Amino acid sequence: MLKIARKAAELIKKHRHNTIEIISHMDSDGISAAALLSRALDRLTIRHSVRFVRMLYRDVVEELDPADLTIFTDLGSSQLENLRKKFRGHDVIIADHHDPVKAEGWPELVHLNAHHHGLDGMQEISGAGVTYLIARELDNDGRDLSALAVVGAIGDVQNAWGKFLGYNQEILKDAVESGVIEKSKDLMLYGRYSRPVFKSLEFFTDPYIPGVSNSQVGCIGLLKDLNIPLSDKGGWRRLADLSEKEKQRLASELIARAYMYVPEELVKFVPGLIIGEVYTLAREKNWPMLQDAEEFSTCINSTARHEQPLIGLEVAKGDREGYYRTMLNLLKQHRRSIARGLEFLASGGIEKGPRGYLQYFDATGVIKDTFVGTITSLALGNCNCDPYRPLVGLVKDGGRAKVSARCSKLLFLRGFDMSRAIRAAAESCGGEGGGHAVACGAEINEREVPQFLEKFEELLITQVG
Ligand SMILES: [Mn+2]
Repeated sequence: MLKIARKAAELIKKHRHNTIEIISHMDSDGISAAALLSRALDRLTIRHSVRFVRMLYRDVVEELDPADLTIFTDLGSSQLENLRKKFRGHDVIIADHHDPVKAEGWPELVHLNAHHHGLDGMQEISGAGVTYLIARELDNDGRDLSALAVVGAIGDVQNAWGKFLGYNQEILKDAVESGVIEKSKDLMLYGRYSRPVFKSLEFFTDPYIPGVSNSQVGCIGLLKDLNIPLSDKGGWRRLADLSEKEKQRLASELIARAYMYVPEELVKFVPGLIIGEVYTLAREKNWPMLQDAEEFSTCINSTARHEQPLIGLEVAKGDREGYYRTMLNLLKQHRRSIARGLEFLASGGIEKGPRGYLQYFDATGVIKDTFVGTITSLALGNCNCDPYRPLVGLVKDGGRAKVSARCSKLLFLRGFDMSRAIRAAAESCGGEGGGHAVACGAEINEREVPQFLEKFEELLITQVG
C-alpha cells in the first residue's frame, strides 16, 4: 500500500508545474481528505484546485474535464467504469476506501484502495486515511496532517466500537506522536469543550436513557443528585471541567440507568457506548467547537449538508477568520433546519413499515434532500421513535427519492448491519445504496418507495431473527 502511495506522491511531484485538480466526496471524510492533501501541496507550493461532488454519477463525470493530473479522494473506486470513458489516457490518482468494482483501470492511473491491500475500508481506514498515506509521502514532516485523517474516520463512523480498529490505529499513533491529537478515555458526550455538561447529557440518546435523554430538567436533577455543581466561577461547567471523580460518578449512574431500560440481550454493550476513547485536537485550544474530533467532524459536515463544502475545506485547512465565521452561520442555519425537521416529526410524521417493524417518515417538502440523514440520526433518539428499531427517512425530489437509514449502535454491536440490507433493497428496485452498518442511504426512483420499504424491512427482520 505504501509503495502505491509513494508512486502517487511521485506522480504529483512530476506535475508540480502543471494543472492539478482534487475532486473529493462532499461529506466530512471527503472534505478532510481534500483539506489534508491540499495542505500538503501548499507546503510544497504546488498550485491546485479543489472541487466536491456528491457522487460520480455518469452525468456528473460528463461535466468533469481532465486536468494534467486529476486526484480523486474518498471516491472513484466504485465508479471506475464511468471514469474510464473520460479519463483514459490521462494521469489520474484515486485514493479511496469504498468497495472497488472489478473494472479495468488504464496505464496512467494510480489506484490506491484500502480493499486492494486486505483492509476493511468500512471500518479500518477512511478516505482521509488513504489520502493521508499519500500526503505523508509527499512531505517528510507531514505527520501532523494525520489529525484530519482522524476527523475523516470519525465522520465515517469508524469509531463505532468506542475506539479505532486496524490501520486507523496506525494513523492515530502518528497523530499522537506528532502532538496534534490527545487520546483519552472519557464519557462519550457531545460537546465536551463547547457545551454545559447538562446540555451534553440532554443530547445523549444512544443508548436512550429515560429521564436523561431529551430531558433538561432530568439532567439538571441528576447532576444535583450526584453532587456535581452545574457552574463555577468560569460559568457553566463543561464535561472537560469535571474532575475524574465526578466523571466516574456520572458514568456509573448513566450505565446503571441505561441497564434498566435497554433490552436484556443488549445490556452488555452499554458501557462501551458511554465510556470510550475520545480525541482532542491539541492545536484548537482557542476554538472549543473544534477541539473534540467528533464535533470538528460535525462542523465540517454541516458545510457539506448545506452544499458549501469549500467553506468546510478552508476551516479544515486552518482558517479561523472569514470562513470560520461563515461556518458558524451555516451551523445556525443547520440548527434551524434541524428544528423544522424535528417539529414535523414530533407532530406525527413517523409511520410503521408494512410488517410493523421498521419505522419511517417522508419529509418531502419539509427539508432538503441533503439533510435527510442528519434528521434521521436525530429523530432516532427523539420524536416518539423506538430507539431500538431502525428508522428510515426519505425525501422525494424530481422523480428520485433520497433515503437514509439509522439505527442504534447497540444493534450494530450485536451484529446488525443495515448497509448490506439497504444495498440489496435498493438494487432490487433499480436504485443504488450503501454506507455504514448504523448509518447508510440509498437513491431510488420515487415510484419504487413502497417496494423498497417492504424489501428493506424484510431483510432487516431476517437479520434480527
Ligand atoms: Mn469516506
